[in-house]
Amino acid sequence: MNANLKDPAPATSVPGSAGSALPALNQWVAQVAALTRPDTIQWCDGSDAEYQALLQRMLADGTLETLNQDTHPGSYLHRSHPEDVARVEHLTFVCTNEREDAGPNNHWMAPREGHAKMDALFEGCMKGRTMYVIPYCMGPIDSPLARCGVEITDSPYVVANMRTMTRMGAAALKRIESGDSFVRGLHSIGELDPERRFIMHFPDELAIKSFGSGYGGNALLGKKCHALRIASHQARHEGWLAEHMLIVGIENPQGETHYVAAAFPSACGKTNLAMLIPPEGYRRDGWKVWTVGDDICWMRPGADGRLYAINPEAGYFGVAPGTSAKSNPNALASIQTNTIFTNVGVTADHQPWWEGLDNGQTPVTDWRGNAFDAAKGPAAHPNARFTVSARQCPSYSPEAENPAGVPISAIVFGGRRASLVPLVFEARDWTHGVLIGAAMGSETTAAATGAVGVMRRDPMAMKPFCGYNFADYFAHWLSFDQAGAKLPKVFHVNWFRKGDDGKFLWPGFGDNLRVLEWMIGRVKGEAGAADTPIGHLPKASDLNLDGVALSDEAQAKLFGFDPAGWSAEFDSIGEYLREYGPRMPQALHDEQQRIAAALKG
Ligand code: GTP
Ligand code: SPV
Ligand code: MN
Repeated sequence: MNANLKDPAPATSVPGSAGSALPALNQWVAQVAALTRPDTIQWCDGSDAEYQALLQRMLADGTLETLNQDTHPGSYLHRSHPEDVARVEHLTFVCTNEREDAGPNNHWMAPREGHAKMDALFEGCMKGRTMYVIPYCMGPIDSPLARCGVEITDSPYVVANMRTMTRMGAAALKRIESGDSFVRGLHSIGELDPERRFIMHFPDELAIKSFGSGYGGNALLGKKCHALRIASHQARHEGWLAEHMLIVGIENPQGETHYVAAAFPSACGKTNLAMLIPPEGYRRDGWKVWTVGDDICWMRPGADGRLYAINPEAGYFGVAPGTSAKSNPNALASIQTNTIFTNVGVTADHQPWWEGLDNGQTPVTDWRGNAFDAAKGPAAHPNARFTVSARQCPSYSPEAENPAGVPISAIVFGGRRASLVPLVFEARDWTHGVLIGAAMGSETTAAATGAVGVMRRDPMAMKPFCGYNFADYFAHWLSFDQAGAKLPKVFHVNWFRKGDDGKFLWPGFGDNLRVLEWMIGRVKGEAGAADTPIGHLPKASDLNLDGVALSDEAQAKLFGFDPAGWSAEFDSIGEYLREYGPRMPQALHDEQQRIAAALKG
């Protein structure tokens, strides 16, 4: 028996911290306390007073630094450990009884071994620290699509971020106490030693154990660990989808709004598309864009057969570098107040700064806290982030709080592809759409540790996040094609096609609305396209390109189709599907072969 279990339970010395009315929750908290041995246990209620006290505590111990309160009221800087700056995919595991259930797309460990490994790390790790118990809800608190969790952590930075990113505190606890099942997430920053760092998931137990990192998706367990890895597993069994997708509403001059969900890999443009500002001509005509979510989408079929989506999050944990008044004015407006910045640079008067901010200021301190020296690298870490409440975004959609969710008209897949892949094309039907998602490729970014710019398959932008075997995941996607279903149309986009000079050929950002307008036109049966083996491909003249100057090379590459190049791509897609063995749905093999044959013919 573990000797620690004999230790007396630590004091719950914080007022209003008596625990929960739910014995199962209290029991788990007591078990964790016996293992980790914190000095104090604090049950978080999500109140403003609690948040202010956390801030004071972090300012006092150096976890946070004050930013200029005249220009950025209520905003603070956190510098993470310099070796703890991104998700760690090589240290992230899915623990299912059978290795095959986690699939070749995940690192696997047997649950017993996973628990033993993690519990050894957690033993006594909170001595001298406060253990925070965070009840949270992913999704509007009154939504049947929402799901609850409780994260236990020894990081006040995690508590502060979870308060912004989720519906955290008393209301969530009430929902759990009234009978909602909840995900149990245990987290400790440990010693922030990369050699003692693991992010472990136990989908069958609705449990997460994360040790040794304080960063983003590794530590804010409501986000990728719960809302994608565990939720995707739940969704499969309950008939819904948990996806790495933004949700955006496009309102046309007639006042009709169509909602689009788009899956792009990490740091490939979700936040930007979700907060898009229409080009001048569109604004004049009355087009509006509404942000529902920028990273995660949960959707399920409604009574009318359409897919309805909620954003399970309540805030944005967005990439700072590249965010400017030009590229993403809504994000920039959102982060003027009450924002936690992580790993950005700082100006002489303590304003946050990053590469691409382009506001005429210069940094004096880099993300490590050293004097800025351009020769030694960027001022902001490439994966520097801001954490801010969704409600601060000027384009925040009131529908984001709708417990029923929003109906989805189009699903968009996309990645960073310097060559081959045109600006946009449309799937012929649902099965073809699922293949397009399954075949997605993208160049890697700084959102995860490892090499940047390497092309890899990242199906549906879920390679790091699918909590089970991709073959079963694709089968689950295919299963939505049922009698009575009114499924969205499926598209593929590529904002990142480059010309011979290595520069992007498409202006991107606000101009991406031109592509969204074409998609909505397709949904309504109004916009044109040519049929090709890879799908319905628009001509340049099928889009509104008023005011966009495209070179002949750009026109050819953005709207063209290279049969030989695509034929090689489809051979590689075929190989990829075969890596999953007999579990891969035959329908996807058939679709791949049909298109490969058409390309060769
Ligand atoms: P995660 O939060 O990591 O899941 O990422 P995200 O998909 O929300 O990424 P984000 O929108 O923050 O985009 C990150 C990078 O993509 C930044 O460097 C942007 O400048 C760049 N980007 C976004 N949209 C476009 C675009 O339309 N064209 C080009 N060229 N770059 C873009
Ligand atoms: C991503 O990497 O896709 C993110 C950031 O959105 S993190 O929360 O760290 O996963
Ligand atoms: Mn993401």
